[in-house]
Amino acid sequence: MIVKIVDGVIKEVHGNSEHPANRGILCPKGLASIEMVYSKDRLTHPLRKTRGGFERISWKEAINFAAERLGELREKHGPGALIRFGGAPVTYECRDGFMQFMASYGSPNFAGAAHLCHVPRTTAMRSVFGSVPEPDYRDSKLIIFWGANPMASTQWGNYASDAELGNFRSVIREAKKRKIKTTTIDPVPSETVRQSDFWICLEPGTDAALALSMIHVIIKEKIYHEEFVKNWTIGFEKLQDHVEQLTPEWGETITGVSASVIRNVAREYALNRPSIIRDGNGLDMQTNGMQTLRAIMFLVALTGNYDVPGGNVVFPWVRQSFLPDFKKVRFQEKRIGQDQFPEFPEISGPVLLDTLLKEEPPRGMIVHHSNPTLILANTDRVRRAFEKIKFLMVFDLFPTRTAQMADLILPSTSFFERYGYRVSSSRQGGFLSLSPKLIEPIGESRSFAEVEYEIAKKIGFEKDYPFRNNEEWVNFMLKPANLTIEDLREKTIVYATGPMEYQKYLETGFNTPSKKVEFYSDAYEKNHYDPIPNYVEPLNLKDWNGDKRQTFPFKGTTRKPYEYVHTKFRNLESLRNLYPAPLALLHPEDASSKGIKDGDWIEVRSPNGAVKFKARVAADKGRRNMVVLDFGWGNPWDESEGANLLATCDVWDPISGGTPNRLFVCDVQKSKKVD
Ligand SMILES: Nc1nc2c(c(=O)[nH]1)N[C@H]1C(S)=C(S)[C@@H](COP(=O)(O)OP(=O)(O)OC[C@H]3O[C@@H](n4cnc5c(=O)[nH]c(N)nc54)[C@H](O)[C@@H]3O)O[C@H]1N2
Ligand SMILES: Nc1nc2c(c(=O)[nH]1)N[C@H]1C(S)=C(S)[C@@H](COP(=O)(O)OP(=O)(O)OC[C@H]3O[C@@H](n4cnc5c(=O)[nH]c(N)nc54)[C@H](O)[C@@H]3O)O[C@H]1N2
Ligand SMILES: [Mo]
Repeated sequence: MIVKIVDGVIKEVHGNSEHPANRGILCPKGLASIEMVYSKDRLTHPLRKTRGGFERISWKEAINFAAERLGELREKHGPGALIRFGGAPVTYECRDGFMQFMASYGSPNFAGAAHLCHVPRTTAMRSVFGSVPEPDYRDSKLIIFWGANPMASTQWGNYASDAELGNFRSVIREAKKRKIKTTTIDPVPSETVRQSDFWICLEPGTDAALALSMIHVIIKEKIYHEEFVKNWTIGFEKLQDHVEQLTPEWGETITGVSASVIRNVAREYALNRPSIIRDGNGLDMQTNGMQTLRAIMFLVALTGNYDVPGGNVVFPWVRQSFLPDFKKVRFQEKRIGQDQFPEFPEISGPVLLDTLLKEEPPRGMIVHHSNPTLILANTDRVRRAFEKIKFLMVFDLFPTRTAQMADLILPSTSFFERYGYRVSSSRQGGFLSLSPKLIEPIGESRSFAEVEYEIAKKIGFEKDYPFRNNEEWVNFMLKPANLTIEDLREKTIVYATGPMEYQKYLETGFNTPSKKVEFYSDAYEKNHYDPIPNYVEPLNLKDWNGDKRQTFPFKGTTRKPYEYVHTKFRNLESLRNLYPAPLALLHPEDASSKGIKDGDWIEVRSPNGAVKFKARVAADKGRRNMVVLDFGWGNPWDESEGANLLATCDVWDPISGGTPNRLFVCDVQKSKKVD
């Protein structure tokens, strides 16, 4: 961003034409950042819970209070009593905050959005390739967006992956210019669907069946990459046997996509090499998500699209320090739920809630950069669980729904009020940009680095700390790249790796137990997971018949609107003007059979409760008996409870613990609510 500051106050922000991420154009959220910084809702000083509400306290009191309560918790109940809950790692402050503290404390209990975000996908990819391949758009001859909606969400990210092409809009533009066909696999008429040449509109949660029947076609028709399969994979014969019966006709009965379309997309993907699959977050919040992803990655491997120009590749990545900074921390205790989810690196929602609801042993929690009471499935259960927390500390910019439950609320600086940095990967190399401190903190807000260090010091952990404040944290993280804040200060971006190199496996092999791509996983077998992926019906649809199906005839899913990010920004006027109400997308025929018109308020009810949304009758046809709700409402300043009130946490992916926040049974009805 280019930021204009007059007398220490931000007056203007606009895009930086030199930066590949925006090429001079900011999205509405970027433009609203001035409103965010100066919002009247900002937390400006620490708050401690009292009987009837909150009282203002000084930082000194806040640090003492936190240190005392956290110290006591550890003494009485051991280090594992503390849980850190982090949100989407949209900034590195978020990724790193209170990590060192947890290690000093001795707790391995990291929880957060990981089981709902990209971690099920990346964990599955690692089990197949030992790496996380991403799309390399430039030379690709065909692009498939699978459960992804980059037009609304990830316009830039590691996924844009080409600093010369710029952000995602240029990727699509370029593809159209080169007459590259794009296909989107999505049950919902998303923004990306509208930009694509083909739309495969499948039943939600059935992607594994689609992938497996595509594998069937590719193997049967011998259009796989024989040399790559022979030299670099294990388990091919087993996979071949496994998919023998999984024909496109079988796939059709499950996915609702016709067998001829399945044959076509399999052939097109295998024959138009190099081709790309851009996986997305629509695949995470499913009860069979990790196996689905493995099956999709098998398509990449079978067709030899791994780490070749225009395929799914492993980009160069800027080296950074690793937090916590103990050479190999060995925690004394196991992570909560580690035995149940040995392949997953964090505590997932359902285990977390069960643990909290048990009350014994008592737990403390640090929520950092997250809004757990709105983002986890089954809001009522989440709140009941959070009420049991002995000491809840929330570090945020705003008094969110979660902060309302805290014993201690701490005000955070925004990104204009502190140093931060961002690493991006691209074909041209891994590069960094600095986010410099531009203005003084609003009120008494502080950066995580100082706050965590001060609490740590008070408890007696300061000797462990590689940083004491925000600048030292950035410099510490950048050390392995041989860079400091000063090296980045005057520059838009700084490359810190060489350009992309392809087919690195020719020299190094694959970072899997067999050193090859694993179509068959011994590690999975050992943990009693299917060693080759199967399609498993969404677990929450298993008992969806008889009375239950009559009462709840609709499938509900959720989407991320372009104008907001998760639960953020609905208190900012410019964004609220652009997007004033929580919307529920309905198929035109479903709307008319329910007597619902565009703009009517409707009530959406699931076995867990009911939420009010405003109907948007979708012009594009999607699947019947489906309602698509905006995710992210429910903060104190919103007029709607969030969609996760309807979602279930009674079932989950057996490997990741991911809950089906994107698929629940429900019904819709016209509601009395009016504007
Ligand atoms: N039904 C449904 N549920 C979902 C999803 C879905 O699509 N549908 N998506 C899932 C996904 S992918 C994710 S990643 C999660 C998102 O889960 P979260 O990351 O928990 O959601 P956010 O609303 O982004 O919460 C971030 C919080 O950080 C605060 N914040 C912003 N900047 C700062 C800062 O600089 N410092 C600090 N300390 N705080 C800051 C914001 O005010 C906000 O309250 O939700 C998941 N849940
Ligand atoms: N504006 C905005 N941008 C964001 C965010 C935001 O909240 N707002 N969140 C950020 C975060 S943390 C994340 S993780 C990324 C996510 O970015 P992406 O990975 O691109 O995922 P989404 O945008 O959530 O889009 C997922 C798509 O999957 C579809 N889908 C749902 N269920 C299924 C299914 O069963 N099968 C298939 N094939 N598709 C399905 C949904 O309808 C949706 O269109 O976006 C990031 N960027
Ligand atoms: Mo996410």
